[in-house]
Amino acid sequence: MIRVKAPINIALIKYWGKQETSDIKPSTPSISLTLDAFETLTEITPSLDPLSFTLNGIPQTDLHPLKTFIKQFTNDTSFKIDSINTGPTAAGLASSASGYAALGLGLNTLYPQDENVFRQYVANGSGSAIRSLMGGAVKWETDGTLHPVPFRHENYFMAMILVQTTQKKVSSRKAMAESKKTEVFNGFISRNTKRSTLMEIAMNDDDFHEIGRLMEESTLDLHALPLFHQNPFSFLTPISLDIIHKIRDLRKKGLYGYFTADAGPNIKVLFKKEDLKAFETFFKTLNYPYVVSHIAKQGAHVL
Ligand code: 2P0
Repeated sequence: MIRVKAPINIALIKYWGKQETSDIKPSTPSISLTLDAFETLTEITPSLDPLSFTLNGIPQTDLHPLKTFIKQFTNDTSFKIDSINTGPTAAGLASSASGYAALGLGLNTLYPQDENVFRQYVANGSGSAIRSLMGGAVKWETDGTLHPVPFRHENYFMAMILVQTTQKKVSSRKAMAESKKTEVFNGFISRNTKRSTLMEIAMNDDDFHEIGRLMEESTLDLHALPLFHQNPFSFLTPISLDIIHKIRDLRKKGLYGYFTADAGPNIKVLFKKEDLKAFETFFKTLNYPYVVSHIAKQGAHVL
């Protein structure tokens, strides 16, 4: 039996859109922070019975995506797989990232692959999962490679304000495909690619305000895309927007935090450790559950 643990990650420069390749390769580089607030713990036990999979103790019935994922490593899919997500599942809180990172590392421990092949297999499960294989700050390039970005992560916290923890309505995969059909998509890719280069420099320089500016721009650029879809929608709700405005108002008062959001309405805030008390006071006024996370030093690992 193999036991593995994988943390979530939150992108500062967002991944959105895939190249037209059979392996998942992103249309834009992305840069994330690995967070230890939520994680997936997965046990893989080779079995004589057909594949079974429980998530938080609940047997899952649609095993097709899981089978396709396993078959990258081995044709024999007879495993008993049990996963626990310590965070809300499928609420835009990167549970598929930690989930596929854990599963991939477990399978790779049983069926070792070349490092780059293994990483690609993980990305094929869920693009953002590849970034959970490393701790700290991580960049995923459009050629599929992964590398650490120098960053003084010990100076920062990222908080997650959980305005909604139920299942999201639109899958990222479907939404990305729709975004690619819009006339504004190419502009997003070219701006976001430039931002990824600037973000590496800003992180190297520990330039917090530039990091925050680039993160917010990438976030807003991504969140505009679904409004251009043939069936338009927004991942952000009026509550998300209200929190975004409040974070900007705090900056006018001299308290510096920067927001981001993913495929759901929850808002994440990057801020300096020295401002923890002030941010906790602010988060409490919002009346939603929140979690403050360190940046994780370690990515997915075998227990
Ligand atoms: C990210 N997101 O960089 C972006 C920002 C959501 C918003 O990666 O289709 O689950 O499995 O490759 O990785 C969410 O999409 O999508 C995502 P697939 P994934 O974190």
